[in-house]
Amino acid sequence: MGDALLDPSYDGFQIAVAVVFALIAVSLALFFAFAARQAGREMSLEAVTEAAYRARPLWLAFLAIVLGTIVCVTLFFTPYRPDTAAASATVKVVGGQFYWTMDPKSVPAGSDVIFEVTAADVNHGFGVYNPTGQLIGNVQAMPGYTNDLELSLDEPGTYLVSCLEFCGLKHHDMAAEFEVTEE
Ligand SMILES: [Cu+2]
Repeated sequence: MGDALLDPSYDGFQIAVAVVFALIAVSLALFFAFAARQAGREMSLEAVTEAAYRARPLWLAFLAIVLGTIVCVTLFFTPYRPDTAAASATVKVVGGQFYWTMDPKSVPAGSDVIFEVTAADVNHGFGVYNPTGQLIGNVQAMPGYTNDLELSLDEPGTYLVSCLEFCGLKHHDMAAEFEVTEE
């Protein structure tokens, strides 16, 4: 459930975003309504200062609770820690000036793929586009380090891999194809 909630393609994610947006919008509207009412009131500087100092620890406590809760809830679903045990295929990817090597170069449709991405020379950006041209995944390719990118590839076809970090004069040429075959 937690994982699904953080998946942007899941309806619940869109609903969660809408609810958070609505809460923030209503809070802002109430704040401005309150401020507009206060604007007409005469108040001494001392009274304003005193009120502000009284509100400050409450505001701190409010922020600590809200932000602390958000951190506690989301920390365990960090997207760049894919579940490698659940993957049905692993593809080793190396980016270099100016090429991609991928092994294997194709997987059957319906695969849960872990791309193990590294670089041979400088930093590159491993970007994957589905057959309709939408960017579906992107991770840094770094020398001496392997980043795991998890993608569920359900749609058969030719996927485009393109470098998304400027890496030299022929960066624009740094593209390759990856096949997802019919099940
Ligand atoms: Cu590159």
